[in-house]
Amino acid sequence: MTELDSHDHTNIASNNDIASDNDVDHNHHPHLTGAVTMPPTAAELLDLAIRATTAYRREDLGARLAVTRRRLLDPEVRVLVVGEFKQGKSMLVNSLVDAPVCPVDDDLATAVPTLVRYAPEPSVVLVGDDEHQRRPVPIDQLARHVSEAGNPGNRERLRHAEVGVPRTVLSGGLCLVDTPGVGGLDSAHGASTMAVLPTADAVILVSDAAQEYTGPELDFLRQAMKMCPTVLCVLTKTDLYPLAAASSPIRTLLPPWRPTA
Ligand SMILES: Nc1nc2c(ncn2[C@@H]2O[C@H](COP(=O)(O)OP(=O)(O)OP(=O)(O)O)[C@@H](O)[C@H]2O)c(=O)[nH]1
Ligand SMILES: [Mg+2]
Repeated sequence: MTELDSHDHTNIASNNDIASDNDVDHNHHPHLTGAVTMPPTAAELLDLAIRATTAYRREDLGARLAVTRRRLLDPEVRVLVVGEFKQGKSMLVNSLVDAPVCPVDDDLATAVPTLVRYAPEPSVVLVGDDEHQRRPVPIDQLARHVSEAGNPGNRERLRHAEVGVPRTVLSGGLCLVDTPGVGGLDSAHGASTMAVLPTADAVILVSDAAQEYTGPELDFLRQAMKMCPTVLCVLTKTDLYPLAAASSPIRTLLPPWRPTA
């Protein structure tokens, strides 16, 4: 996945390079003046790469490139909110949109991913195993379907819930995804969270200040940084543990920060 993402960025960078190369060509080869060749778009370069994966029998890479292509063309900015159990993921989403959308409670664990995006009126749609199974429900029934208490082990076999809220912060295409807590990378929820990482534009790892980052959290961060262009860490419950917020091992994962000129 590292390679995929770095290729993705390289493609965009090469796109710019190609654009400037064309300028250079025109300057150095006057006979080409007038034959304006548009540089390929990033999507066209991805199409070419996808065809190459078929030619070279690397369908596995083709599937990953197809996900990247979808992400590139989708105007929505999808931000996954992930973390271990009870770290405050749902509360963070609610705070960001300033609405009590996702169920928050010590006893109400999130069981189904919940996509929160803009809508002129509040709305909830439950999406089944098959993406075409879409069932609108009243917004006050959301908790019953997405929480462990109302839908234990996701026995309703929902793929996710889609919540629409009239909030300006979402109106530009931001989509926040509240996810079930992961009990380590190798748990069922951990595996499904890892599987959707390549579809995200950004990931927020939520961890409370009660303890230092755990081994699984650090493992997750390392993986996420390879698979997703933007990874953020949010420390919650600093009102309860203010001193813990001052020190964090996260900086050891990151390249040294340098001020820009
Ligand atoms: N004091 C304090 N409590 C918080 C904070 N964030 C979350 N909580 C509490 O922590 C508990 C769990 O919060 P949730 O938002 O449901 O946590 P979650 O990560 O979504 O939990 P799961 O979906 O079960 O994994 C709730 O009782 C919240 O009120 C915070 O910043 N400070
Ligand atoms: Mg939750």
